[in-house]
Amino acid sequence: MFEEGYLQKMRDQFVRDTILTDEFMDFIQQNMLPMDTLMAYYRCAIMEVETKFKVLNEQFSLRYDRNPIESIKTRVKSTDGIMKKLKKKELPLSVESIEKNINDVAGIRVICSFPEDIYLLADCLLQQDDIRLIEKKDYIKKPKESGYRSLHLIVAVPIFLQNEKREMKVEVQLRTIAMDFWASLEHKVRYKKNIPESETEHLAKELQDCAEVSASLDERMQNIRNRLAEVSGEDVPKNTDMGTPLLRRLTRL
Ligand code: 0O2
Repeated sequence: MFEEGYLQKMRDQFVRDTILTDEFMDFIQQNMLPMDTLMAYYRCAIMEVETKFKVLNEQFSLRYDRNPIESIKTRVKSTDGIMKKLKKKELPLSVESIEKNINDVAGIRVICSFPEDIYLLADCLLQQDDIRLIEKKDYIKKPKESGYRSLHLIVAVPIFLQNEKREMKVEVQLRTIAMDFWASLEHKVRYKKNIPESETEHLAKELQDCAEVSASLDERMQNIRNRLAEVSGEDVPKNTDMGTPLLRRLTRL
């Protein structure tokens, strides 16, 4: 039998050797307070953007008697995830570097029922005068090779602190329920260990195929919804097509 103290020492040694590199430990020790502060700012920025979407959902519910948003998920990237990204991009490990170079520390995912609602919500968010668009990636119009579809926006939003106003970056991912379902399955497959190579290839092909089927289902459901609105004379929100001046401007980014 080992003594508890010995076991604890072994556990600590294992964690140090395999999980926490010296570089990582140094970073944590030197930057603990600034890092905690920065993460708190990102949490505030998430609250600001999440509230904006909740307000829009509420307004659409009152005005058009429907909710464009099915659900909202938020997360602050883990310190480990941030470190891995900095290392991968060969960027300095510092709090300043995180704020300058990592755009997705604060993440918000907005899940909609229909594809047109994605553009409608993006349009409404970007029209707000305290939101600044930094980058837009439209993986719906141009899906990734994997089949991944979503609209990504990197926006800067102000947060108001005791004596200062700070602009923080937030990554907004907008997608349909079907796109979200696909992405979570693909994520599971991607991070599953011990899958033989032949199987990986087969699964990747299957997933690409599912992405196509799922996109076509999204389109058909959108058409049904539009037809329903048309025949019932429903009041529908404008600016949902890509022909509006604002969205035309966005597509050029
Ligand atoms: P997590 O855990 O979701 O945060 P960049 O941020 O621009 O430097 P990149 O990779 O060019 O890096 O950004 P991209 O591709 O615009 O978006 C990255 C995020 O989109 C990912 O976050 C995923 O959330 C999602 N994503 C992008 N491609 C795929 C894909 O093929 N499958 C799935 N399931 N999700 C995808 P992270 O950083 O991977 O992690």
